[in-house]
Amino acid sequence: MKTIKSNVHYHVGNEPETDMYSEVLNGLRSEHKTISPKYFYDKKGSELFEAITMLAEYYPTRTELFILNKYRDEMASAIGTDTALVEFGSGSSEKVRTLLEAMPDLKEYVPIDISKDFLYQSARALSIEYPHLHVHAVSADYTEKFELPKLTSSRKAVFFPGSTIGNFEPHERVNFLKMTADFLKPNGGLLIGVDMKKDHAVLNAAYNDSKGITSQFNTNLLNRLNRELLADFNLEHFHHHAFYHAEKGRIEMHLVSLKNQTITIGSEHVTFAEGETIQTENSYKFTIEEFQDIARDCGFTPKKVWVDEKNWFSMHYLMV
Ligand code: AVJ
Repeated sequence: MKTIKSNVHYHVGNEPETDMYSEVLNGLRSEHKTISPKYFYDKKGSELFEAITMLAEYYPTRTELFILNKYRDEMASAIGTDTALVEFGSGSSEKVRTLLEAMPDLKEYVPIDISKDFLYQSARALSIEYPHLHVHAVSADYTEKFELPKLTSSRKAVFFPGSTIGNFEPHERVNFLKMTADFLKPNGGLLIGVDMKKDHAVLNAAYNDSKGITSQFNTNLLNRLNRELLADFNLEHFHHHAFYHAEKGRIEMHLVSLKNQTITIGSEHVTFAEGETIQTENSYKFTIEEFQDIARDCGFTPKKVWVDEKNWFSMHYLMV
């Protein structure tokens, strides 16, 4: 009986440094109340985000997949051979399968995600589907320094889809891209999804869908705080508010307090004035040139860019 040799390996790249309770309280205690968008993704939040990706108004996911499918051969040849493909925030590893179909000679895929159980489950499934691929699942927060397992490929390419780069604040974005450029030296590449500036009505509709799923996604954050931080938010007293801030070039998502109220969180209290908001997410949008200039300033050389026919979304390939 042939023994099956495992082609999936599991590693811990780093341990999340911050604690949710102190991070959330500090954010709610700042002059302009904020909560990090990473806390959207509890089980319900992840399910709601999956539903968002299928909404008619929410164009980014389907547009990025269209571009990936249409240009995957060009992307694969740009990435090249003898390269380990590293994915930041790999999740279900659904999107990367489009690329893998165009990269039959790829030897190593390194999915990195902070949700260890889901990462390991997705990595195992992919390793069964692609028995000739070495899958190194790395549980880590990729925005912090992390350890990689020993790889045999001579270079690395990072796959960073979804326009998650748009969630970073400008200084965070620069730090992240500079860290990624160092990570990719020498001679590595970055294939990154970037949502583009466009008609404000299209942007506003994508974050204020007619079914109210994005509103549920935003307010679900308060459910998570109630459950995990022993808070007593009443969701009836907070309202989803999302709008495109043209001057800053970003969609802002807020939860607006509909009255003067005091919330208990664990052993602490936070007061809200009527109309005061918690800023829960920024999604920055870029022109091709804006993003290429940012990338150059962080040590990258733009090589290729692929867009859809409406110029709504872009995939950039950059090298160090
Ligand atoms: C997954 C962060 C790219 O910013 O468009 C979707 C999250 N927020 N609808 C985005 C999101 C509201 C999405 N990212």
